[in-house]
Amino acid sequence: MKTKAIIFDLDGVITDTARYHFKAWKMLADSLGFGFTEADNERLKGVSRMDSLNIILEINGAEDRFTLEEKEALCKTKNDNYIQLISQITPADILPGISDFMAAAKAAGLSCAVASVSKNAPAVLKSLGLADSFDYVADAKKITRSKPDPEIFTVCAESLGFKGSDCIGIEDSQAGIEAIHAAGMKSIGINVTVCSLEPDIHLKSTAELDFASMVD
Ligand code: B16
Ligand code: MG
Repeated sequence: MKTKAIIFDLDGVITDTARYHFKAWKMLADSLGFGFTEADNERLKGVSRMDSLNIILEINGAEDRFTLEEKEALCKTKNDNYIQLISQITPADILPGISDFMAAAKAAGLSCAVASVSKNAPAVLKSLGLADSFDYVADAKKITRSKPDPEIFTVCAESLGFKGSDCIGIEDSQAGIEAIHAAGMKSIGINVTVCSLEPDIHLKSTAELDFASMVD
């Protein structure tokens, strides 16, 4: 097989935590009297916590309203909201098609990795029962640049001992698809609604993942 590894995004690909990130930011935005819609939220997917807050402040013309300390407190409030929301996650929350796709990849001798910039990724993987299911999980604390920078995908490929062109990345965000392409990988997009850059394979949901026809 030409492909040596599959690199999965977490939020919105392996499980539907993307909606919890939205809810947690929406709770914070509401408490501050800020506007924040699901369309705005597309810009936050794959983007770090502080960068996400900065986008919400920019949307509301409030870039200069808070000190760094205050912004760190706002990020903590959002994360507390998020941790509360994800506390009920179980293996039943793995999205349809993901387990079969991973099993087929492993059976074909491919490696699997997780490229999530979320610092909560290890806890989410544990709740899903997937803590030991991947050959490599990127450490978000060591990633210095959010998607669309290719850093996290390149780190995953190199840690597995492969080149970007050996890998396929799966993402649900525009920033993630850009990051995958910048890392030299083929992309599978899951319901990527805002995208200036088309994924190589575009799917409406993870239920459409099919290893035999999509991985060469
Ligand atoms: P945290 P991914 C990203 O995860 C999310 O898409 C994004 O919405 C979130 O802000 C970011 O993780 C940071 O998450 O606040 O938990 O550290 O899509 O790369 O799996
Ligand atoms: Mg995502």
